[in-house]
Amino acid sequence: MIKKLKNSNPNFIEYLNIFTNKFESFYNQKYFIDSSPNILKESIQYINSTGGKRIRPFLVCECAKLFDIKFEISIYAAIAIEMVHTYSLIHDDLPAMDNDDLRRGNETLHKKYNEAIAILSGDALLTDSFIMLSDNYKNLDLNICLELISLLSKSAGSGGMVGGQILDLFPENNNEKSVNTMNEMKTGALIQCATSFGAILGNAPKKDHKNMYEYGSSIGKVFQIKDDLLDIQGDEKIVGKRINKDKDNGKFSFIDLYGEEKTKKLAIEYVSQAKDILVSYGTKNNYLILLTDYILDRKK
Ligand code: GRG
Repeated sequence: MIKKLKNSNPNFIEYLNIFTNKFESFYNQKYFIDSSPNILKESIQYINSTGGKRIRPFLVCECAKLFDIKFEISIYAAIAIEMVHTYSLIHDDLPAMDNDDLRRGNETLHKKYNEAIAILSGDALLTDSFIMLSDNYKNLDLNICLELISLLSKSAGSGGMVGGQILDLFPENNNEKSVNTMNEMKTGALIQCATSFGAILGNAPKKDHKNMYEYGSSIGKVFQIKDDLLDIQGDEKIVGKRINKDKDNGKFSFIDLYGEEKTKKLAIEYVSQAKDILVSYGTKNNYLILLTDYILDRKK
């Protein structure tokens, strides 16, 4: 059922596909709660089997590698962040929010099951993400464990993704500042959390925390711009979800603000900013550089 990625630099795509397979096999082994009811296990297995690009876990593991942290250590933080991302997609698709039937080319969770199962599956993923962090890092280093939990809560909560979703559904204004703030909170916060997890896991100096935060901020903007562009130019079969949603839902995006050409130029500038931040990490940054290009080139 998992659809593999094909476009972009073939070597990078192969590397990303290898990572994705390894990530998914760890995810399926490490995330199970024995006492959870069967229907909940099934619904979570269903949503996980629909794939996803796994960009956030990739960022956690690759950014951690900059600080010599191995996959076997960073994987739990990668799983936790993907759990929060998955919950957000499930809830975003609900009738009360974007009301979508299709996600990743498959039925959305509330269509496959029902709304109650979708709401509760999202709740379980969000809540269990914190167990994932506390169970797996408390014996490694209590401070690191606390920093991970604290940043994930902050990034997912009312000052981060949830707040951004509120501003998307109920905009306070339709101007450059408000669109930027909404995107930074809704999309950027979790991406910044993923890159910052690298520096936290590596117990890195302050300047690296700043670098990882700023790298996340630049690619978060590229990610959102590409999402806006795919919404008007993408092929629904490849994107795997309904397109032209922003216009149909009366949402104001980067493209309304700047027009298509200027928006693309802006994305290229953010790609270049992101790569500049990575320069000081030498050849360890290779795959992050390629990921940065991929975020803009992607077709889904
Ligand atoms: C419901 C609290 C709550 C938040 C929802 C995820 C989200 C916030 C909104 C989805 C709307 C949207 C298209 C946001 C743009 C960025 C985004 C999160 C895109 C989907 O992420 P991908 O492309 O998804 O990484 P895959 O399927 O690859 O995992």
